[in-house]
Amino acid sequence: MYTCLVTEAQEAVVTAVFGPLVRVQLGEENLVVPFRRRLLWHEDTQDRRLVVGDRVKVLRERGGAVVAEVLPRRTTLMRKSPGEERPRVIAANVDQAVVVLAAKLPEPNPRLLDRLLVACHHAGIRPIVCVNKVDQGLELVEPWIGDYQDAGYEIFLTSARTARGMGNLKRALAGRTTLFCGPSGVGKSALLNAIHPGYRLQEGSISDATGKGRHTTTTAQLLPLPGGGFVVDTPGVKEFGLWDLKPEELSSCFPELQTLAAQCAFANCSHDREPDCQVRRAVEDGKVSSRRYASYLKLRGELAAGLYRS
Ligand SMILES: Nc1nc2c(ncn2[C@@H]2O[C@H](COP(=O)(O)OP(=O)(O)OP(=O)(O)O)[C@@H](O)[C@H]2O)c(=O)[nH]1
Ligand SMILES: [Mg+2]
Ligand SMILES: [Zn+2]
Repeated sequence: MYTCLVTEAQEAVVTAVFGPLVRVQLGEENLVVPFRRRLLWHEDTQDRRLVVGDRVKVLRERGGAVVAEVLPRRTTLMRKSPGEERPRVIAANVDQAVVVLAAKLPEPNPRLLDRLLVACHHAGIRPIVCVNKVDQGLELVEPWIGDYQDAGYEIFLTSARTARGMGNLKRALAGRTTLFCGPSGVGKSALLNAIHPGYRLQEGSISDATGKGRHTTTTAQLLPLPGGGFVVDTPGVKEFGLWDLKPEELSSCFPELQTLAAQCAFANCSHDREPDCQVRRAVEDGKVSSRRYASYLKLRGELAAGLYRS
């Protein structure tokens, strides 16, 4: 009998990144391993850093295991931070994202919500809206949350504290890879702990003075869901710069504008001042939220000015 001496690469998924080391799930095993300096990438990516959700090939060598290859990414969620030169990939191969905001504290910010939703659409990730902490009252979100329902988004109203809405949220995650994102302190980690107490994710406190979260989660983690699927807990975001999005692509990232935009007189209509613009008409007729339209125009202005490209 010959023993096989050829080391065979095994496929694994990256569940956390710690500088030069990554944690991978390989079958039932969790390993913390280094990656090769000259990693083999199977596609051209702007940001050649491993992220959670990356599917990789791990080689078992005599000295231990090492990540040798990165498989093509099905989806790539990217953001640009104000102080950073290059965009950063947040996670790979995510199917859907739950964009979390708090009903009252920290104060919900629909503009940031719009940015996060656009980033998901652009990345080909299905966005879901989750208003958490509904035990604090819904007065602040009531004036505008209906805009998102009208636009066709699925909306969950939850409380990680009272467990309201948790069953529905849990069902939406089954069998899929779902990223939780949103500002710090809205309860992303608390929701995940409520879904599966075994995660034991650290939860923060809200500063009484500012009502802001404190960035308790510091690094993204991919966690297996009991029963199949994965969730990703991410650190809170204050701002979210859109990257690699052309101004003319923006209307396709607003579901309520997409079909209307195709019916405008000019194929390259910016839906601002052009004549015979179906988008503006729908806004004037009250069929599309003027707040969402204003948000579209503001983002379009920023993209056209290249604010998130330099
Ligand atoms: N009242 C109330 N408090 C909640 C609820 N969910 C979470 N919290 C509290 O909100 C605080 C922040 O929760 P976290 O889960 O740490 O928030 P996070 O979004 O993960 O924040 P970062 O990790 O900093 O991005 C904690 O004190 C939680 O106990 C809720 O449904 N109702
Ligand atoms: Mg957290
Ligand atoms: Zn138009």
